Amino acid sequence: MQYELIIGNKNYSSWSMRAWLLMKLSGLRFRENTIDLFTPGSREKVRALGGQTGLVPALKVDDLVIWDTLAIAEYLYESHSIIWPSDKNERAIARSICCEIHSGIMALRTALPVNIRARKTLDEITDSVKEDINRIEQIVETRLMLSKTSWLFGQYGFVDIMFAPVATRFQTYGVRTTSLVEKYFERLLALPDIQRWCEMSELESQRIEQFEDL
Ligand SMILES: N[C@@H](CCC(=O)N[C@@H](CS)C(=O)NCC(=O)O)C(=O)O
Repeated sequence: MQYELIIGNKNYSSWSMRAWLLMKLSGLRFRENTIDLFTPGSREKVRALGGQTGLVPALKVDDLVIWDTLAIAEYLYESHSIIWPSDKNERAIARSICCEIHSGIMALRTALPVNIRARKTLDEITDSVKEDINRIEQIVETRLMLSKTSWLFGQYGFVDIMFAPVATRFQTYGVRTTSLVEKYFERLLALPDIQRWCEMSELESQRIEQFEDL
């Protein structure tokens, strides 16, 4: 089978990062097709490739196109069980966390857009952003205590991948957090695949001004 992952700018696209890390976790060989986001016609380009929303990521498997990160994770899970925890109940909790991150932490996502290579200081952290940060800390701390390993569900999987762009946001904006969460984010950012993604972000020359002028 031929796999092609349609992604956006590595420096700015959190969902592209997650899908790329999922492909790496699955160990599949794949071709990358990068679209410059927020440029005229970028959504049309994604749609022309089969990504029905015009957003990235989308995964092409021969003639099949899967759009949306959660759907990509579930597709890969059918042949790569490493993506979710092996226990059914743990898997349900892991899925709940991923769905919560997928549809939530909106204040944090808006105020602290992904910009991997930047280093910025925030003038103020609003109450709603603080609430999102507290929730992230609560999830990570609870899971680390229960899993008693370096990762949220025993071995590194999709739930940890979900937090990779959260970790880069904390790094970009110098967000202070608890020592347990800080060490967990350090472990994530030290993973070779995540380091590789961040290195490639540094090499990109495109600037998306709306994520720079904060
Ligand atoms: N629910 C989608 C979200 C995809 C998404 O928002 N992608 C952003 C990049 S991180 C995008 O394509 N933005 C370009 C645009 O809005 O034109 C998923 O999980 O894959």
